[in-house]
Amino acid sequence: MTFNEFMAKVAAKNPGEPEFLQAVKEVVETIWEAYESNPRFVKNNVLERIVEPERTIIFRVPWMDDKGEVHVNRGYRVQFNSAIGPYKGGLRFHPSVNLSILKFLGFEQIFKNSLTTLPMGGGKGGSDFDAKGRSDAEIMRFCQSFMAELYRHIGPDTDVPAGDIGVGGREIGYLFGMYKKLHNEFTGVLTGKGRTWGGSLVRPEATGFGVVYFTEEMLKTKGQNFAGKKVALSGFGNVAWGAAQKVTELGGKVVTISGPDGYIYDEAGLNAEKIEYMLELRASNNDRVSDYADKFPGAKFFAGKRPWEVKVDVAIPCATQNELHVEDAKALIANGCTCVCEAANMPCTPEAVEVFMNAKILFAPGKAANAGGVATSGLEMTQNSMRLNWARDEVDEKLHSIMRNIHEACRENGTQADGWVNYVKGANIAGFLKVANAMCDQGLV
Ligand code: NDP
Ligand code: 2IT
Repeated sequence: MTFNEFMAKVAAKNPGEPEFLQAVKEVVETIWEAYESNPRFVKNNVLERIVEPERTIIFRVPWMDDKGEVHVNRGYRVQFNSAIGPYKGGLRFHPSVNLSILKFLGFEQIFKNSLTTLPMGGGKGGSDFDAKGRSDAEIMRFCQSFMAELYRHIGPDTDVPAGDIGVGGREIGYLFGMYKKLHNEFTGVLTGKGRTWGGSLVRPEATGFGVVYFTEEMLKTKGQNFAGKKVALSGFGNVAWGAAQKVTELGGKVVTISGPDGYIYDEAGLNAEKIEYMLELRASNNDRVSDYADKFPGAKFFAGKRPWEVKVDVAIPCATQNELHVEDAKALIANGCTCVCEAANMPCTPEAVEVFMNAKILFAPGKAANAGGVATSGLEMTQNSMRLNWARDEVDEKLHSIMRNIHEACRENGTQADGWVNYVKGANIAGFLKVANAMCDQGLV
């Protein structure tokens, strides 16, 4: 079979799933050669098996609002691959959620989790629930109803969900409480838990910190570091918050954040007070990053625009998939940006990625760069199994070393003849080989 024939087959089997097909294509085109040249993989038809989730659960989530009205959302859990460990991956609550998006995220998660070197398979779930304008009690009732079905499909050795867009510490708390009540068991079934009830230190910051550790490694290959660098972030959620902290700590200047309504340009750069305010903004559930400009008058709000038009050295998209388009990529390059590191999952469109690749700048895919979040989830699982808690420095040091190792794996598998590192190819090959071999070892299951 040729690559095009393979993709046509996957497309025919998964109609109406553009994000999933986008993610599959990006992985398969970079591993095709490594796959085809391995008779064991071909004999076991690993590729066709790996693009099919082991199990997909879709369920009704009924809940009552504060006025007594009944609403129905759709819940999902895609248990994609358990070759190297229990299914592991976040839950996303956002009105845009559908099967295509969760399958793309679950597919990416397989390779990302493999890159962390920890024993975690790939999965993802969520719901099309819109938290905007909802009270705390409504969010609790929704989470409880969601878990009233999900609890029978997950467990600390089966499937361990965590947060993603729209699911943070508060939601994990309500989900955990309901799981515990239904199972009558206090176990590490979710990660991102509160500090006093099984959570790991550094998990809230881990994705953003990990992204910045990874970017630092990339900059080092050019003899550079963050000191004095201007950095554009998008989003204003959990990942953007963690990244803003670490960039600032390392001497870089974060000059943008964004929301669906537009972006903020803050020439003076974010500082501790402004980064703290991001938490307030996120918790307000009102979707208006423009509030930042009212609070900090030096900052400007650009309605309906994306931050990639600003002249920066480093760009770190932290919001959502396909948020950085081809014209944004061209603008970044024209403005002298030499490093783009994906913190969100698949934030750059394939056409934007092509622009970065052709320009041979430093470009890292999300599955490598944002793996620090799930890696620290893995460290939370280890601590739960051992029934003890590591100190902050211990977790942070382990996270840092995992990110350095992922960077090294990308270089090993992605360095081209002219010395330029294709991090996309490197990450995909390194992540794929381990899972593919494990699938062959375990027979046809
Ligand atoms: P949050 O819900 O905390 O934040 C997401 C942010 O992006 C929100 O501020 C959201 O605003 C904003 N946003 C959504 N759509 C757009 C848009 N079109 N333009 C600009 N901003 C937008 O989620 P996280 O920070 O946890 O997740 C962000 C990304 O990082 C996602 O791609 C996620 O999959 C990925 N990720 C998360 C990890 C984690 O540990 N949390 C780990 C690895 C990756 P609003 O909600 O108002 O739409
Ligand atoms: O995309 C991701 O890696 C996450 N949302 C984190 C998943 C996890 O299990 O911590």
